[in-house]
Amino acid sequence: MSVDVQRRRMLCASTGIALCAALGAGLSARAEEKVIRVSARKFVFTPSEIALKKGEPVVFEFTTQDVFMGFNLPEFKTRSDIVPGKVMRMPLTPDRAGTFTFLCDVFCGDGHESMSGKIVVT
Ligand SMILES: [Cu+2]
Repeated sequence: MSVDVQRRRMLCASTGIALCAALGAGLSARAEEKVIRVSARKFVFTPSEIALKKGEPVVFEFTTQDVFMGFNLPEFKTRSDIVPGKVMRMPLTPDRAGTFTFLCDVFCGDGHESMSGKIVVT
């Protein structure tokens, strides 16, 4: 290996470290946030089954290109609107294990009643 290549590698490594240090605190908060992306369309949530860990905080991000909908998780007394063209965020830290049904709670057309899914907390 030539000295030049070695020097370049050293430079890359030190630049990377400097960048990490500079952006430090702000980035690490974000990096720890576990995001669950859920898209909604008539009359399906994708994914329709979501696995979570008890006590582990997550943030749901809901999107739709369709019509106004809702995400309701009654057993955890939480819900979010799902608005076309927007990213709607909803934090959740499941405090117990089990299988829980979520459903659309905004009438979005024939088939709305069957629009649901499962959260499995272990
Ligand atoms: Cu609906």
